[in-house]
Amino acid sequence: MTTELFCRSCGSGDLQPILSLGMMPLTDAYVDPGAPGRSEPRYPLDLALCAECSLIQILHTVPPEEMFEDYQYFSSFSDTLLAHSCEHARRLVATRGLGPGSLVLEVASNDGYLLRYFLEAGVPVLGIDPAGGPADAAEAAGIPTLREYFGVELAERLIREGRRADVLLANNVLAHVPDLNGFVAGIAAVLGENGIAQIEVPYVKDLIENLEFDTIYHEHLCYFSVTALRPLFARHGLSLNGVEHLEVHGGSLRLTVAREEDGDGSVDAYLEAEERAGMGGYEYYSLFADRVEEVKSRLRKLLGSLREAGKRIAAYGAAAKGTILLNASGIAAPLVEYIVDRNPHKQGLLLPGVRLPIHDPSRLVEDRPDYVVILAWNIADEIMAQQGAYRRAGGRFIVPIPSPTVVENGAASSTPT
Ligand code: DWN
Repeated sequence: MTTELFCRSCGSGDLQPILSLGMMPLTDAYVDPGAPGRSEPRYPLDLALCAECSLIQILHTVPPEEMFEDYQYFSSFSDTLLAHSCEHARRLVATRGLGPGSLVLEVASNDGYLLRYFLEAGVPVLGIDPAGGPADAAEAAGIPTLREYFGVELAERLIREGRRADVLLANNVLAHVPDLNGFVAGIAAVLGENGIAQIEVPYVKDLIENLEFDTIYHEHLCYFSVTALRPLFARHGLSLNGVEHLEVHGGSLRLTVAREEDGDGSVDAYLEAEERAGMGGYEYYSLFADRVEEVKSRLRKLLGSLREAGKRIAAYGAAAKGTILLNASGIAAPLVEYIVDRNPHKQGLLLPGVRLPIHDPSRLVEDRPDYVVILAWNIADEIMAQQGAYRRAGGRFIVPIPSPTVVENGAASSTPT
């Protein structure tokens, strides 16, 4: 692990601490109960603001190979995300006139959740993802995948091979790369003559205003605002031409960048809104830590009061955010007994840190705990729709973020204080 003394984007030394979540485990370090003695390491998880370029970032870097070699996140488990991806692909094929002579390149292509839709439209694709499990799944779906980390070197090799992108996609990866400038320089290099890149990143304004502190983890090195993104792209000859807000992953931005400036006015609108909110200054973030403590305390009190009333509590979604929420809030067994998750690669393992067992979701109907905390709150609707049998059997859900809320009959009820 390395401690960052300088901004990951602009290199300034003026990093102002915003929040410390303490020593947290890596969110993908699921524990095999059959491998005794293997403890999951913990690292400091501290968030800071660069006073120079406004980039929000964590101050410690864990080597990517420690996090992504045995990576168990498969994007295709979410129907919501698949629908979002299908619409995105169709829109690009139409608006960019993609066809058999085009090339769509995706960095962090995971299990082919997005490239599959270009392939179906007859557009040649190439995935790039170092995570073996998801890459295996992508190749099985007919998506050629380079199992490498993207950067300037790989970009230059692709150019030598005559492979420039008409569209480059990079969803939920920009925040993950230690060499942020090298990554963006690689995008600038590999784009074709009239190529564009569309990049999705979680939006730091949603994180702060909706108290999504559990989306802060060691995989996510940076937390982006448009104010911080524009100079990052400009530094490498790219123009931020468009910004679109998306609901996925608790609130994200879809960025459109290209070598040529071709703004649609959305960037200026975001810059003005962020200026009005004061997102370039420390004041905007100064109360975040206190508000996070309040959410953690309210969740502990809610679960504690239910437990004292003799209720049993489980959780849904062995998500990265779930590891942070439970470990940072000091919530473990017996307050919460176990977690269920649809991903078979996670079943039978233990969630890092709190070491709660992960079972198949069918356990909820078999075991019928009184309450289920939805750790993957970003897809709470999808999960609750699926778990109708559990709800009809009297089970109730708790959505923890932005404020711990008991959901009854599909509508959130006030939570006991
Ligand atoms: O940046 C990242 C974000 C975008 O996704 C990755 N580094 C890690 C990941 O974060 P996460 O693990 O918090 O993502 P999710 O999508 O909130 O995790 C959902 C979990 O829930 C997965 O383990 C799959 C599972 N799931 C389920 O059990 N039943 C998902 C669905 C849709 C379901 O129906």
